[in-house]
Amino acid sequence: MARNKIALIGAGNIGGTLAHLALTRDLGDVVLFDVVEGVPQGKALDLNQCGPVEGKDGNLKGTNDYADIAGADVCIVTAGVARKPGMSRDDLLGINLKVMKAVGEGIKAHAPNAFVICITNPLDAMVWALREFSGLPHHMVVGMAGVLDSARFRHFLAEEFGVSKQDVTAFVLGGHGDTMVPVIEYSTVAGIPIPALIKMGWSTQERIDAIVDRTRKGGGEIVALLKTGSAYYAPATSGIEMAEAYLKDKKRLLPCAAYLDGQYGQKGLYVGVPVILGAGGVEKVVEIELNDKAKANFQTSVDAVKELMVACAAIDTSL
Ligand code: TXD
Repeated sequence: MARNKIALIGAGNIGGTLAHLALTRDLGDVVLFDVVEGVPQGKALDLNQCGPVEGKDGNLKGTNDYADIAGADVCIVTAGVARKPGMSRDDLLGINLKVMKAVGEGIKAHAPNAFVICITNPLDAMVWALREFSGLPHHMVVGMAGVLDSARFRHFLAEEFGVSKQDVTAFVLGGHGDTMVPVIEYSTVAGIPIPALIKMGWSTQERIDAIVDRTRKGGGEIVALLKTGSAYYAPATSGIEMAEAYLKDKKRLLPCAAYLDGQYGQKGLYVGVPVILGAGGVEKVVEIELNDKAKANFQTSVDAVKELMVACAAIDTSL
């Protein structure tokens, strides 16, 4: 059986980490694409030299030519500019929208059958734009944010409760920004929902509220510490989790930025919701019941995403 082919568009911090994870998890051969000459080639050569030590046979190729992504099974897009301190995700809009145009056209021409995972910020608007420019079916284009946001939430909750991170599940809905909606009723330790844990005296509502707030601002906290870029280890791990769900037809139920066509009362936009990811791409959008507070917060988040889409429409990408 031929190996899977994974195209990584953008060979920066997340792109390089994705390539390393794809190699060590035996996901297939990797093509690292970037507009900067030398960087994807250098990272690919460096990573190829991990193979003998790790016992991994996946081949990596660095390139500046879209023709090399031909026939990719999965494309993971991180191309663009990352946030700097003091820069909001929305400041990135103008620059990264034009990048999505170039990337979307490259995928359309060379890998139209791929499952595409967008990571570039501002996420919910960029995944929508990438889908528009690539023309791929909506169920084959998703955005990565919810897996990362819920991983951050799970990490903070595990610390708070003093339990294994493995036993904490968490649900985060909505756009990838400060309006994201961590849902505590659907977040558990081994099946015990957080409100029950509060009643058991494991934490207090105030402490959980502070964790929810820290999760919402989780990206900014790391940007402020790094000073020269944004988080990349956990974002790459989260992106690879989604790629693996597709390649291995795992039917994972993961929060992803997915296209809504009436689900959750929303139409014509991408936003974070639980979906089933398998060989068919987004096989199902899972509609969970939300209480009034979560519903209102979700709507606020959707409105923020719509604002970004309006801002996108006002940008002339032909320039
Ligand atoms: O949860 C999430 N979705 C995110 C998103 C979590 C963390 C970071 N997130 C966003 O991912 C971040 O705001 C950025 O928009 C992307 C990529 O982050 P990364 O840390 O990898 O940024 P780098 O290191 O700057 O890498 C970006 C690369 C860099 O090598 C550029 O030369 C390249 O993108 N680039 C391009 N590649 C291909 N084609 C074009 N046009 C292009 N323009 C720049």
